[in-house]
Amino acid sequence: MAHDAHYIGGAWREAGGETIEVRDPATEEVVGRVPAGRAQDVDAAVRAARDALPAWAATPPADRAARIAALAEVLTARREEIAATVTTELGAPLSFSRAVHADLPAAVAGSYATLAAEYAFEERVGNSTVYQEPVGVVGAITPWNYPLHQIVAKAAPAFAAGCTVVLKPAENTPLVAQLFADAVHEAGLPAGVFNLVTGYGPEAGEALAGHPGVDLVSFTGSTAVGRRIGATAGAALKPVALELGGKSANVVLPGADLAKAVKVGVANVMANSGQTCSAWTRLLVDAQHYEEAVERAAGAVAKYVPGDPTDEATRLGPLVSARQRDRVTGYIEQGVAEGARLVAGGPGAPEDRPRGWYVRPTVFADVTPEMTIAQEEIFGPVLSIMRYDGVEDAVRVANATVYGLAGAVWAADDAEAAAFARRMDTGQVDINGGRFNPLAPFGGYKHSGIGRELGRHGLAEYLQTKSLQF
Ligand code: TXE
Repeated sequence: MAHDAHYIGGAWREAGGETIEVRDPATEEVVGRVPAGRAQDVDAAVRAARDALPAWAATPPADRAARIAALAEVLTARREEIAATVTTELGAPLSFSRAVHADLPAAVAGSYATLAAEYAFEERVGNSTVYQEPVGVVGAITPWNYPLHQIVAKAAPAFAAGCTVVLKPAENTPLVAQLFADAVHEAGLPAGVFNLVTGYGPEAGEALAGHPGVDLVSFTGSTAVGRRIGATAGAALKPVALELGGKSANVVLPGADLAKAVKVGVANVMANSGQTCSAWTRLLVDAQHYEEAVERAAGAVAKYVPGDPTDEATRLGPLVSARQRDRVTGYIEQGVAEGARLVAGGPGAPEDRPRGWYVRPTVFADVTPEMTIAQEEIFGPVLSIMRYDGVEDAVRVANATVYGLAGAVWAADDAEAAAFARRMDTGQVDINGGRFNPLAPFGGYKHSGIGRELGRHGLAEYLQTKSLQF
């Protein structure tokens, strides 16, 4: 059930005025309405966050940790509700919604309960005592692709640091943000520590990013909006954390387990319908193994049949919106026009999916670094396969984009793969299929962003340092 209200100062405040229709991407039907917040709503939320800041900043870390642990418990208890909500507003398959959209944020919240209790907020360095103090009021602007995770990855470390938060979630997925506000309430965080204003980016988002009462802006979303927010914050001499797009390389070195590398690589690109900033959207293979990789990728993609996300067997749902569907379709058409070889999928909707914002899972071979589909973030279930000629060329191709968020390397042994990964201009690399670690710092090199999320590095973003000499 959607609230026709913003969550400000510990209570749902009736909003009135314009609303945003939330649609189910699989059926295109309206499934909820939330307020389209304006500057005055943002202002009220920032005031509530400022009022709550002194007491929360002064709360002993162990007590903050207890509240975050309670929040993690509420999120865990509400797993089914979270999964169903994300499936309804994002279109992610239910099994994925449970395992990732619900369980991951609960785990991240749990990790910050532990970190808040253990972190060295104060330490003696020579004749100085160095304090880590909260930055203040955080303005968090989040996207729709991992709607709850993106919120928790900002709010939980901010709470742990002693900061208070005003959140403006994506307009496509505000329902799970409202559910999060209910969870914060149930967990007993003091009034004003967390505040939620739903709304559109150019109105509520801009108002939050430029608000003089906000001390730090943390944004995840497109590079274009990130650049704008960074410029606004720079002019106000305000710190920012930006988590932006990616065009990550999945590099298969000769001697690697090719079958596994391709299978895991395809699964990585298809997950969440390709709407993942860290997705390994470029598969790099040497000439000798190239055609085998292309064949294997086409075979692997055939297992991702677009379907009803509420069906337990579905592995590939629709895209979040008609706009994203059109964007992704445009990139697929451009790939064909620029001469890439289509080996699976292609433009147009899947035949049996006349309703919903579906695209066909697509694989391109013979993609070269200058092609648009090798450079720009597509944000759909589209894989570009590229050939390299020797290890030096593989490094060159892997690094030949403006992005640097994630990546993968496969080799005969971990040491060889790790040596290659050290030469990649990117923030996070999985070695021979290494598993996701919620404590490992996540963030970008180059245009993929500024700052890190998750673990102790993510907590440090919300702290500023003071030293006293005596
Ligand atoms: O992003 P936007 P969109 C990339 C991906 C995708 C593209 C466009 O390539 O295809 O961006 O997606 C708020 N001031 N990523 O248009 O607009 C907006 O309301 C302040 C990568 O959905 O950046 C939402 O809350 N805020 C990515 C948030 O910004 C503004 C995740 C993100 O929306 C604003 C999503 C403004 N002027 C998209 N304009 C990732 N890094 O994971 C918009 N917003």
